[in-house]
Amino acid sequence: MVILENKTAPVAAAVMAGLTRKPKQLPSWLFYDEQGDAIFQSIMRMPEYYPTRCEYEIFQKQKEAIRQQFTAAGTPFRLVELGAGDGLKTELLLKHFVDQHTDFEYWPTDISPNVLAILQERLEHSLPTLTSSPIAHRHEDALRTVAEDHEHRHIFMFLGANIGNYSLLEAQAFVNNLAGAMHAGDLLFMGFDLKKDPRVIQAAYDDPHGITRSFNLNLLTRLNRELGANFDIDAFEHAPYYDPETGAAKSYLVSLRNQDVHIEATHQIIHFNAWETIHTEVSLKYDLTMIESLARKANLEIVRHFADSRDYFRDILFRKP
Ligand code: AVI
Repeated sequence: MVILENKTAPVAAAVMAGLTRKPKQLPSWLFYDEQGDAIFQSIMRMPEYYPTRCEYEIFQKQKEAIRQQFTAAGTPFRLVELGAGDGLKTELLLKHFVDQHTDFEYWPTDISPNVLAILQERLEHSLPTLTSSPIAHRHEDALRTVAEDHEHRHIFMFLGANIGNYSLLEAQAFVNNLAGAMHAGDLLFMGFDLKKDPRVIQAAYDDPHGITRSFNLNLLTRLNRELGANFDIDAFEHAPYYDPETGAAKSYLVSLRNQDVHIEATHQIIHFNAWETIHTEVSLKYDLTMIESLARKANLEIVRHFADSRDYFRDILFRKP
């Protein structure tokens, strides 16, 4: 008998809803258990996964230009990073800001308390003078807290290719929500992975080392462990594909045979036909028209683009008028 703790209730709810849909679908936040966090770290280190290095290059070469934009208003600010993760790249910016005696506080938020604890511990050693207050929250809750604070100037950061894990519709709702929490003059600094040679994108999500494959399959291992499911991991395969027209890199788990899976915690038996899919992730790649439209509909002004040397990736600064 599997006892549902609070922690497993959202997992069970997502699985119950997602595996009874047609076509089957599971939300990509399910990737990020302790094991998934660790595999994602390995993904970011592999040469095929370019977004991390592109953003790193932007921060390295343009950190002073970024700081100047952040401090242009001449008042202290609270830097709220949504989905901070391990914050390794952000640390480069934070260090520069601290070195330049910038008057700011850092508020990293993430749904994974595990990665936030690691981040906090590291920052206490590497940047002991930085005031940092981590919040383990879903984005919506973190935004609500900030929206109620009229005292501080806020700069939101949503880095990496994180916005890509929303569909275009969801991304618009997310940016609208963010813009709703911003006060006049607040800034938003957001990363966008751009459309590019489809072969480069395909390789990033279908790497020859099998790391992204194990990231995707780990989701089933998690369900076996947390929900008492009996997925046969060898009976599913990682199937990623990139559509250059929409910019959507989609990942699936494909059932290699006819099979039934029992999920003890949700009292479900889920049938899979051979070659039936579970859609597990979208990683949307943007072009400039898509980005401008996002900003316009959320009533945000584009202040400046920061691109890497190959123009694979951009961090874009938006302002609430
Ligand atoms: C976290 N996110 C931005 C990554 C991405 O590129 O969509 C997750 C990932 N999935 C497979 N590789 C990396």
